[in-house]
Amino acid sequence: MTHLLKSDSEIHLVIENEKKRQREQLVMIASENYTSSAVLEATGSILTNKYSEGYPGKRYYAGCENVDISESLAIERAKSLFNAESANVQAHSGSQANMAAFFSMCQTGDTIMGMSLDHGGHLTHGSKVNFSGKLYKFVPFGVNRETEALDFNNLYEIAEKNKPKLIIAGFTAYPLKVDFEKFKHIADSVGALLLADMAHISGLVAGGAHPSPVAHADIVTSTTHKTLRGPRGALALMKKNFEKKFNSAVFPNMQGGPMQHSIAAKAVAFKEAMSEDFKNYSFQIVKNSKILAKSLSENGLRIVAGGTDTHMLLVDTKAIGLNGSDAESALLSSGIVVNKNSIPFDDEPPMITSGIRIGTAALTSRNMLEKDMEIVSEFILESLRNHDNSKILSSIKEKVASFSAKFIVPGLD
Ligand code: DSN
Repeated sequence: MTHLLKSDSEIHLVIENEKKRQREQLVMIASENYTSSAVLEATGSILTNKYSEGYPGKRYYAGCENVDISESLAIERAKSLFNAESANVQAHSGSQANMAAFFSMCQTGDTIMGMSLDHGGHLTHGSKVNFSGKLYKFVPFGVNRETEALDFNNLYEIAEKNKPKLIIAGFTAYPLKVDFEKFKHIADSVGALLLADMAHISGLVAGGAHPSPVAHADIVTSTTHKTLRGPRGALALMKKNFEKKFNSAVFPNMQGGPMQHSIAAKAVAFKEAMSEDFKNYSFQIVKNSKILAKSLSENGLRIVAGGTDTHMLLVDTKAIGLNGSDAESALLSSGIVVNKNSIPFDDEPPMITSGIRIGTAALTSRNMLEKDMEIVSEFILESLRNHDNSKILSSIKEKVASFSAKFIVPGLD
């Protein structure tokens, strides 16, 4: 950082302040995590200088002998980690991986079935303000009003009625285990293809703490920076018959030169995710979520769908008279970072919401265990109860910072 300090003190300061924030606050955004120092080192490496349009062994530029090795390693490790037939590691983001998947499997105007955003889907699963909702005819599905869980009978009825070309099994705010085999069964019975977007749970899948969609789906997409703990970016796994189509959907159709620094960092993350430590990590994430959900619900908060099987929980804050936006602000004032989130059948608009989404992956990366989650739960409850008392929130913030200081920060320590 000494070079940056000399050449650009303003950006240097931003990074130093962000280090302090990531050290002192409790990072509980369900889609965030801390990467390892090794992943950071690869991300910040001189591989960023190299152009390498094309794929290993077939490039449009000379001098790719080194990045051919790292991209091939990333591909082989992704295939081995997830037991997949084929892999692509070039998509810059989860949204672009999804776009490439649609381009590989559908024609513009085709019908696609996906979870609606307000029930826990993603923008790229058919939102009207996103390319997906503009280029394709999306038929949404949601969760059951009573159970707040997926209702496969209802899903089948929607699929049978609309005969989609593609069904997406993927979520950004669904806390329960997903039965990908049932999705496959429905897709097969209506002649649809299946895309699994496992962005949130890919680290759990890699470690064995959540069933894998890979055997069931034609294509599986994922970001690499959530529970998987890799660099910002994405990967896709697919059946062999989609490999050519998917690769050309990414390049030359959508993207130009791949980001080789990021691809190398993905390779590092995949290697890390093969370890016994990572396996234990993935199970610990879920243990931490479960104990947090239990503790919050025993103290008056309502946990959507009755609990969690993953790294995330959705909390209905209206149960204690707070909307999601106010709950998010109160928690931020005490150094706990979560996001306001619509809950199923929410009456509030997306900028207000009736709930918050809480994730345990980042805190688990700091080696927090169940007993620590009980303390975190107390901080959360105390903050929400005192949401309009800035003095109390400030004092909780101090307690949160000294509690956080006891734990390592991967990438910084
Ligand atoms: N924005 C991500 C999330 O928070 O879930 C998904 O892209």
